[in-house]
Amino acid sequence: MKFFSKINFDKLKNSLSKTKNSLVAKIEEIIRTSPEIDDETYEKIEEVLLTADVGFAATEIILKNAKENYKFGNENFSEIVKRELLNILGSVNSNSAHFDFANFRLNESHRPFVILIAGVNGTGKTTSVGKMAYNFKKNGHSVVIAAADTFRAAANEQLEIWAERAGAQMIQQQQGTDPGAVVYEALSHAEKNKIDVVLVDTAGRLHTKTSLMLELKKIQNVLNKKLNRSANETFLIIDASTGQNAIQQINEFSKFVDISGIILTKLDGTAKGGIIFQICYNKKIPVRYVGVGEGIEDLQPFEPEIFVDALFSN
Ligand SMILES: Nc1nc2c(ncn2[C@@H]2O[C@H](COP(=O)(O)OP(=O)(O)OP(=O)(O)O)[C@@H](O)[C@H]2O)c(=O)[nH]1
Ligand SMILES: [Mg+2]
Repeated sequence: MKFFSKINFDKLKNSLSKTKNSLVAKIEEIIRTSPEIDDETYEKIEEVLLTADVGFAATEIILKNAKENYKFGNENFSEIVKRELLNILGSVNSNSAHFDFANFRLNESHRPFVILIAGVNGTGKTTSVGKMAYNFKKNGHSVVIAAADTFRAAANEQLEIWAERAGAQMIQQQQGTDPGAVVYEALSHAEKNKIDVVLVDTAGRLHTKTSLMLELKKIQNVLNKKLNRSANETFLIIDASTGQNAIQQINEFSKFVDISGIILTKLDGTAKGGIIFQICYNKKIPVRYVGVGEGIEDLQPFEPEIFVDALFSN
């Protein structure tokens, strides 16, 4: 089940064009110009994978399996690499509960369905909240957005614009208020008015700043206490152009909140999308959505097979 099922393949493909150039196109070029697939070919491919932030562990396993498989068949080597890349993404993402906005049915015992959003500064949290609100609304669900970024000046105004675009309600308090109080008010409002979905936007915070991370944990505690259960989802928003630092962000945020999935934003415009392989292979946290642009329609559910097809498609 996905929150929304429609993937705009062309949009995805276009947004991945730089990553394709830095990763798949280079591998294909190496294969095309190698008289035979030998150690030199593997070394060149290894270099491309490492440079594209696929990470050591995933690179090793991709090459090991590709070598094994190549021995047995006369399959096109590029197809073998493609399949190994897909295996890396599929291994962690196959079992994860996806959500289809279109087919999303609220379990009454889980009303409201709550999604907590976290991440470092500027990764695309507010934008992703706006995009999700839009998708839920479009499919007939009532949505309340909790403006729990009470830290940044103009955070409320920015979120208000998104709420209006999406046609969602928003609960806000003054700048400087305890973000937990906003979450509490939003959940009370949602319970009283039988709202389907609550999206909690939080302030950007540096993963290395313990005081800010403890504040996030506190938000989660307030939420858990009020709901008498945990949020249905806690999404960490990672900017794809971050590269290697994404792994540190995941490590640190995981110490303070229960991350259920990742939204990888800004895939458009970066050549560093290869980080998705390292995230999936090393962290075993499913990528749930990808951001492919700044517009309200530019959040897509992440489907490993479609993603890899888009990377390899001409
Ligand atoms: N190209 C592109 N830009 C994006 C995407 N998602 C977000 N952005 C842009 O990234 C910038 C920051 O987005 P915000 O949503 O404000 O990020 P934030 O995480 O809420 O930021 P803070 O609250 O300040 O931590 C904005 O200019 C967005 O338009 C995406 O998928 N693609
Ligand atoms: Mg924000």
